[in-house]
Amino acid sequence: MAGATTLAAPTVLRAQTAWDMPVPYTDGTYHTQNVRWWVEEIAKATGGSMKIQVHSNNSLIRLPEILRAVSTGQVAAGEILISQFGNEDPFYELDSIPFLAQGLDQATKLYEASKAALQASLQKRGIRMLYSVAWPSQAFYSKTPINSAADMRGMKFRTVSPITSRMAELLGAVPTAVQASEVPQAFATNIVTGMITSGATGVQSRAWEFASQFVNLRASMPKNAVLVNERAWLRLPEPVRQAMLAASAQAEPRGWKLAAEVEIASVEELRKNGMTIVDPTPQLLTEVKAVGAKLTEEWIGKTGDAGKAVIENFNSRIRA
Ligand code: PCA
Repeated sequence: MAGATTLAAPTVLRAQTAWDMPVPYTDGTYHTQNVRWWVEEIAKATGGSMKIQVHSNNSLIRLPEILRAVSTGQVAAGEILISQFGNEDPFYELDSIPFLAQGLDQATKLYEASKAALQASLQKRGIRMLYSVAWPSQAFYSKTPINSAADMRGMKFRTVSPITSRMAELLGAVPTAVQASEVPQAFATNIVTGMITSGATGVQSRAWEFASQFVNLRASMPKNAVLVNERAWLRLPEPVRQAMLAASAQAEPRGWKLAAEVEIASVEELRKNGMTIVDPTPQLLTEVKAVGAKLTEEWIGKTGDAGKAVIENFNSRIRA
């Protein structure tokens, strides 16, 4: 009968899913570009049935609220700077301890050593981590030369996470939390006169317009993570989940490769625009390393045996 053909029609329609995804950084940032690449791959692999709309530069939800938004399901996906949330769980701040892991190779090993603990902690909040990508090495920027911690005394210093705030404090500076999107404004109004961040974020914020000094400390490589709400994840058709896992397995190494490339290119860009690029003086290096060692000890104190196991795992990897 006539009704039978009508009933058959819906089976040829594809199920559509549309997600919103807040990400903290600008469209020019390779993290955001890599997320957009990932979204495209997923769209292609699912014949357009999985649509993720990226909202960049803190436009939909600001970074400090993104973890909770993904956890509660307010949004199904989001990207975070993991160490922003160090107060929620010390495992989130490990990658931002200065001089614990230096350079790409050690940062990769720290990630491998801490990944299971990170995933387990996020799982407890109903969150699945799909992939994680490092920032280029962290440097100090300032209006005036920083040859030692004495030059930072009382300096209003923009930091990115609780652990870098603690570092600034131990160096005698006055830590001030400022989102990357607001860095130029904070310098222009002298709310800060120094900061810690990578060459990547320095270029995105046109650091040469407000700071003259770039101290190439190579202190750490903090990571971003791409997260999904677990309940939203479980509602997806299995082929879509498979497509997302496959895209994530590519986006992660792709992002780390970009981090290495951007680390070199961004310092060149800062130099070209007139910034003074210097290596840290032996004195500054000694002082920041001492702070890093203290922060590592404090971190082990907070995390106990679980933290100690991660550090031992990391140490055995860098010795290998
Ligand atoms: N850029 C981000 C996090 C670390 C980095 O290099 C920022 O400064 O906010």
